[in-house]
Amino acid sequence: MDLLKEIAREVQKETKVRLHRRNVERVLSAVLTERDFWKIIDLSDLPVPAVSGIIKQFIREGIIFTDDSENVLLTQKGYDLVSDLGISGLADYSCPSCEGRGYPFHIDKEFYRKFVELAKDRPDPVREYDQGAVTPETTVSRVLFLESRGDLEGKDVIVMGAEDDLTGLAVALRGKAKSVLVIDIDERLIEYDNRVFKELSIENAKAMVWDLRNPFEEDIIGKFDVFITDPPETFAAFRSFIGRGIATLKEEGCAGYFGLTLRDSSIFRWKEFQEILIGEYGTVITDIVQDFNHYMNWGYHDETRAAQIAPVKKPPADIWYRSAWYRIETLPGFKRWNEPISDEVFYLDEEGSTT
Ligand code: SPD
Repeated sequence: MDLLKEIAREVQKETKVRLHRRNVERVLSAVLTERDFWKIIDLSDLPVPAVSGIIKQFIREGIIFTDDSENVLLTQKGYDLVSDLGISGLADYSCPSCEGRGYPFHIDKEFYRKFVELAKDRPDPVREYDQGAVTPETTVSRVLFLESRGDLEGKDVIVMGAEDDLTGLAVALRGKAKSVLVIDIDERLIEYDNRVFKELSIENAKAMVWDLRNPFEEDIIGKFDVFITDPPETFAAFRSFIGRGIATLKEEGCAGYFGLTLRDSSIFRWKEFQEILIGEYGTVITDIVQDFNHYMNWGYHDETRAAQIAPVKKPPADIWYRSAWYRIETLPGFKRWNEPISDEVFYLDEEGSTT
């Protein structure tokens, strides 16, 4: 019997997260590399319910155990298994200077310093909107990425529904875009941005409240060169944030940026998202930078399904939730999607658990 294949099958049945044998192998590699459960999820590149299910199954098989400090460790039987199967730990040769993104956040120290200063009083993340902000280093790197790709200077930029990251604020602060429009459902963030724009006399940027479940008015459609967003990983949110983002773009050759994570969605779900982007919306994926976006831990963790299903009670102590940074480009004949979306399954489904 192939134990790893059997575990993949069992856990898929129990969690409804699609899995294959190598996903299980990857969890063993992650356990050989890290002992903190949340770090193991990060390295496993799988949704929380899947890693949780796999580890619990290995505990039942006597291959993994948790010690008094709630570290996740291999038993002797576990070490024998990885040795027999030739499974090893994971190397990390990513660049420490740019945190592996390829764009050093400190290249313009004044911009970085100023953004950190402006972000320090930002509102706390709330569970109601699945908030969890990226680090200031991530936000600054996003702006440098756009700038390096010719998607900032002289461009009309819309930032949609992820302003807890303050990306719109950072784009405006950079002072290179022609205009910046920030929209978000959370009034606190909109007020925060508008106050900063006023204090700094930034006149080409504004922020307004909008619920992305609702279709955009005509005055937003086809008016922007670039959109930036960071959706929850349900299909409804993907369409509301990204389908609508594409609808704001002026013509072919315009760009969209967004984060997609494997902590709240599987690689199978990514394939379905990519099929929608290419087959239905008529865009092309030009870039995927894995683990570009680093999220600071959010205060409502204890209330989430992720915390409840974890094999340990210990909350995350360090950054563990990361997402890939996608860049897409519109091609001739691209489709502007702008339908209404109902409340159902907007933030959470079987693969998501951190809301
Ligand atoms: N609920 C945890 C924080 C999630 C932040 N959103 C990440 C979206 C990635 N596309």
